[in-house]
Amino acid sequence: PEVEVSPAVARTAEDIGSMEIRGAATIAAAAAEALGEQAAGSDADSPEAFRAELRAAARVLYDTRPTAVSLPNALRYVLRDVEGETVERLRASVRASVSEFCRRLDNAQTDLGRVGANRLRDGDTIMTHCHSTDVLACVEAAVEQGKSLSAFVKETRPRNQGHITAEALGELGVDVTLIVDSAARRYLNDVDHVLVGADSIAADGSVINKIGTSGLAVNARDRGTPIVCAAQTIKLHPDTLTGHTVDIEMRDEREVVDRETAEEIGDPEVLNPAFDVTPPRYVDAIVTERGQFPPESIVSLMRELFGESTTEPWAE
Ligand code: RUB
Repeated sequence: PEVEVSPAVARTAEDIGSMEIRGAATIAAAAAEALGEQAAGSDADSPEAFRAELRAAARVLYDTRPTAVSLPNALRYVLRDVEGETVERLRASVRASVSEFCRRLDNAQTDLGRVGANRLRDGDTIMTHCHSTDVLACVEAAVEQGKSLSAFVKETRPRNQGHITAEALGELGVDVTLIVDSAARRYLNDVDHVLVGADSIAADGSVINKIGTSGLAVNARDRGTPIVCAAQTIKLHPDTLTGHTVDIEMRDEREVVDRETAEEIGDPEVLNPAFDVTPPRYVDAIVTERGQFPPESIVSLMRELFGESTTEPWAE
């Protein structure tokens, strides 16, 4: 029989699917917390039933969006060490695991920010794409070091996550200029660093991030502007160690064009990929909480952290 998941899990899954909750790190934290709520609210009458509920909850959360590996990595982390002979012990174990996960996630972002900030000098101008809390951590640390920064913020069609970035950078005291995505190349001459986040990093050092990142990186390389990816190690995709590729999410065409406009223009086919892959040769550095890596060497960190294989916590 189907195992019911708690309303809290269903709500979180819906919010991730609709992008009410979005961005790889935020999704990971929300998924971990949802597992905690599943455990807290469970009235399972046996440890087996409790574990089955957790697996079902993990599955529902996993199925929301395919590209950010921080989501399965979070589920894996929380469920890996859950132990106990009774439901009460299991519940406490999940609670401890969730808070440890969230604590590590916060610390990783702070540590990463300090590493990324070392690259930025007083008076520098950055260019951003989408909205990445890992990128913002670098900027925040630089500002705390007393550096004054300016930013060209790409609006990031179709969802305009650049607006979130513009607001956040403004609050940090950064001098913000918002541009349309296609104006990026024009302003790259005035930029010292392109700073982007990641939804996943593959074993070959490819960066999977918001659609448009790869074009920005190619343009930045052409202009000689360094491109830096800020990504906690939770963004490292373990399956890519064994040759798997990262699934690129395709989203609703209505994010690109509303029905009425589509009809006015002859109802063309619309494609709306949410992410793209930037090959390692266009990336100067990947900044993590474990230090800065050339993309080609990220595989050794992945082996250290994950070993060669992993098992999925939601498998029966
Ligand atoms: C968000 C996006 C962000 C990464 C990193 O895409 O591409 O750059 O998720 O974010 P979406 P963070 O808006 O489709 O979720 O550094 O906060 O993890």
